[in-house]
Amino acid sequence: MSRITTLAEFIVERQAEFKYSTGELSRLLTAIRLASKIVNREVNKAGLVEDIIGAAGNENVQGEEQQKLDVLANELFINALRNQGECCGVGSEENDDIIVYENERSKKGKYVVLMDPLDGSSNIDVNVSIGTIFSIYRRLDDNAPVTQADFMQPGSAQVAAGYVIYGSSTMLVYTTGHGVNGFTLDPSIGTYCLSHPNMTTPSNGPIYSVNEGNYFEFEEGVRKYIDQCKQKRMSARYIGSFVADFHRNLMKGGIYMYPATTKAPKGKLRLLYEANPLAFLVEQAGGSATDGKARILDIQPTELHQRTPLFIGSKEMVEQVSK
Ligand code: AHM
Ligand code: MG
Repeated sequence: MSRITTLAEFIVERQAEFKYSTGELSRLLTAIRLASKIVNREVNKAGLVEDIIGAAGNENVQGEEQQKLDVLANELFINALRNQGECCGVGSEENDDIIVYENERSKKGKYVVLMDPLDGSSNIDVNVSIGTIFSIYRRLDDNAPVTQADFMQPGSAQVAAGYVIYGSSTMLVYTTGHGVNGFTLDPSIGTYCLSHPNMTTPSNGPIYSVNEGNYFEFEEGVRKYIDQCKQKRMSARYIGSFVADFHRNLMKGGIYMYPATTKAPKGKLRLLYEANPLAFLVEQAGGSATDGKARILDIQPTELHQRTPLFIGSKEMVEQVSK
């Protein structure tokens, strides 16, 4: 049997690549790794447990109905990061405001985490892949109290980012700015094992992913690009679960688009929780991400729950639609 590298081992092996103190990022990733395993367990039994599947009856800050698993995943990640100690606060798609940890250990933490704890959650009830997206920043001033400004740094300041896909298998994929590596959860031993070392994405690909039901609401340039995709007989693939669409396109080559629409002129996806982390990751894999004009990672956020149009994936395709 060939040697297996577990995520825990890999994190320790690579911690020297991280420009700040040894061990800090490792501990943060450990918290995310553990929480994701619990979320995975709950996602897998969602069909069985009436209490978990279905709407929780609350709306999140964007007025969308929260699913019960969203709420659970949110709590699990927030608690895991609090217990761990390196993180002084969390910004979550599911919470109106930032959460600042009050325990002594976390107060000294040098990092903030932004996350979408369960992306694509409208798909839970219908057994379609969903995901967690996370993004880690160094706080601006270790000696000052954490403020919203710590969470509003441009994506280029991320020190690590990644996602977990709860799919036909569960994978955790992350970057610390030194390439991208993917780990598959072996459910028999409950361990993430290195399965996709040094992931790169093709510079061009056969797939375009967009909610074409909105076609007549897109601006002309985007409509023309979609027309070209069809003329080239490319494959249309759209799950409606960003992490899953992104993951497939990363592996096979392609472009995911959530453009501005007449109804939603800023698009749907959130800059801090969805666009920035996957933009960092795709660039590390050789791809690209823009809002149609500017590089996603260069955008200076102005609001915590800011939305952005998004074009992300294979470099040549993103360049073409962003002209
Ligand atoms: P969510 O964070 O509330 O789950 O919304 C984000 C999701 C993405 O996963 C997905 O790509 C997109 O919304 C689908 O939107 P639409 O149904 O408008 O195509
Ligand atoms: Mg989301």
